[in-house]
Amino acid sequence: MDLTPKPQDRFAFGLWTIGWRADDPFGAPTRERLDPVEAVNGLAEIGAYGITFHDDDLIPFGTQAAERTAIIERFRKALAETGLVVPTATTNLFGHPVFKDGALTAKDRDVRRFALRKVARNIDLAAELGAQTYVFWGGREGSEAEAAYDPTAALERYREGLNALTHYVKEQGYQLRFAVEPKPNEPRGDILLPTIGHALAFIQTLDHPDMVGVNPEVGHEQMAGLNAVHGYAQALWQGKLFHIDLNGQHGPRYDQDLVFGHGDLINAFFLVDLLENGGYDGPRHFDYKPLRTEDKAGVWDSARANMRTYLILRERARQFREDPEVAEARKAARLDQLSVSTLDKGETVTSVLSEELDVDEAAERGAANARLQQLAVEHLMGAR
Ligand SMILES: [Mn+2]
Repeated sequence: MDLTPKPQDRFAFGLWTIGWRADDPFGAPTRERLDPVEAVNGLAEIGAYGITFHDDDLIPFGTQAAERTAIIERFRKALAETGLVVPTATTNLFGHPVFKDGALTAKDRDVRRFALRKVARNIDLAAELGAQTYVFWGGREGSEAEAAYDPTAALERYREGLNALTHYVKEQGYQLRFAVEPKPNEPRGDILLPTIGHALAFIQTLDHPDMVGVNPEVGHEQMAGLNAVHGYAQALWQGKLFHIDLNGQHGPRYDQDLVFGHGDLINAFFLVDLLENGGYDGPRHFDYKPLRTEDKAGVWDSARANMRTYLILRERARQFREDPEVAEARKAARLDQLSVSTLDKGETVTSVLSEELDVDEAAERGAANARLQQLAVEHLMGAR
């Protein structure tokens, strides 16, 4: 099995992932800041094709214009030297205390106008660097105090903000698409657009719904107790899976951001199977946090681990699909029938009114699901 990541695998990492200094609510950072140029060089070396960033990851909040230009030039030079690309960028609308009660949906109107400026400025940079997708994660768009909140008005402001920014992208002639990233909670007690389903429904209310899709994260769906594969599948089916975040999570608890596959491995297997066979053609983007216990070498080990897990699961999923016993078991489980339309062409509900089914006989038919699931688990474990 070739486990060497190649640029055509389209593996990408956020600068904030390998660059995370490992400060958490209970403890100080355990690592030094990672120079963005070192991040670019390191990612190119381990076989990634892309790097993504929040504005503040690259250019610290409050940096003056001349220094900003110098930072961007240095970063651009590293990209040119390594061939690494920037497929995606996003805005930090959560770190600075000014956003403590929201950004695009802050009750303080001045903050909302500031947030629009901050996004627009980084959209300019993203377009300049050739990004195709711009992500919106509204980590602070939410509340803890119901009495001091109005979710309906907040949704209206979210819609207004995203509409204004799609208009901006069109005015500027950029080729960017937006991707909304759902998350149920953390850092806010409750965040707006908590799941893929909420985001998909919201997007349909926008001025340019065609320009906006989702950027789901495995762990965020699992924090909400949901099946990430089903959420990604629905987004893909609706033509809305513009971008993805891959990582690991153990069920509903704090956002663990583990290495991909280091959480629910069975779900990770089926997610890779979906992405590889379901028509997703975007970057395989990892949004994880190297464990706080790790030193610099451990950070890079964990970055490689994400890609190795993906490549192993891709290979296992291929073998699963090519196994003749699996093909037979899929047929026995009537998976092929699910792809056949319920009514023939030209038929309507009246066509079935006169039909009869021996319900006792049909109810007795086993679904043969258990055997097929075990075949998948055995392929996943490398036992077949
Ligand atoms: Mn997360």
